[in-house]
Amino acid sequence: MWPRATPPRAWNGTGSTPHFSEIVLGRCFTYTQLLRPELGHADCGQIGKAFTNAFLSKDPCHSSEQDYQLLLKLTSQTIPCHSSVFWSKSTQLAHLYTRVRQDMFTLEDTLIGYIADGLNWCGDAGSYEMNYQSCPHWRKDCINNPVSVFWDTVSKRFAENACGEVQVVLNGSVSNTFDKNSTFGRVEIHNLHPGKVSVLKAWVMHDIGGVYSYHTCSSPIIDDLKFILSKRNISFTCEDDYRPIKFLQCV
Ligand code: 2NF
Repeated sequence: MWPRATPPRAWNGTGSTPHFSEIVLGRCFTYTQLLRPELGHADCGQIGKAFTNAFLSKDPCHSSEQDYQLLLKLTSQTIPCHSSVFWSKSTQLAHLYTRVRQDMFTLEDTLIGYIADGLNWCGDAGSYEMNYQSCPHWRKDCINNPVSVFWDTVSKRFAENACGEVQVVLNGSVSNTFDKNSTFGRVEIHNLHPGKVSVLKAWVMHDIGGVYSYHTCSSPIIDDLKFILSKRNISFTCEDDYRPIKFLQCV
């Protein structure tokens, strides 16, 4: 191996996850062979290559949606109507819900989301290798980093493909229950197709035993969400502490 000309730049974010490629490959096989064998035809070797090719040897502050197009194509998946579940500030609870309701899907219950969840990755324009030392932090370095662009791109596709009645699990125990700058508020709601999605059902969940809830369905912050959807001709309903999810907080 030739010595590299310049060391990779030091960024403020965590470096790539050790054994990134092996984890991607392993998760792809786990998903397609064990969890959802109906997707057994997916080519995990190609998916792994398309994933790393999306960001290797590239400036990690100039990642683009285009970089991920082949990966998106290789991981296309049909989610049945009425089964998409979005979430914001409620990752654990939303995933507990879809673990119990196997017919419902968060993005992380789809192949691409399952493969990438919790991982970190970036490369460097001057190298063929991943940068395991550091990666751009989305707030401190640059927003167009490989991880942020990836989640925006796959979240957009997930929303575009949603149909029928869709759900969102929101956290009523934080100040930004609905956050216009979150992926849900910035990307997903704007990419739901009116006509394809009939209604968005929001479940505003509150911590058990919490003495103070920041927001409920009657809060003005929820009206912001309702207003955006009404402008887009998508119906909206909201329920506080939806029981099928509420009871999961006790387990
Ligand atoms: O890591 C994921 N699995 C992930 C990341 C971003 C977006 C999943 N998503 C999709 C899911 F499908 C949900 O429907 O978007 C929805 C959730 O994203 P959100 O931004 O509305 O929810 P938060 O709880 O605010 O954030 C989720 C995670 O993403 C990080 C944030 O720190 C948290 O760990 N995050 C949010 N925006 C960015 C960004 N621009 C970000 N990380 C990097 N760059």
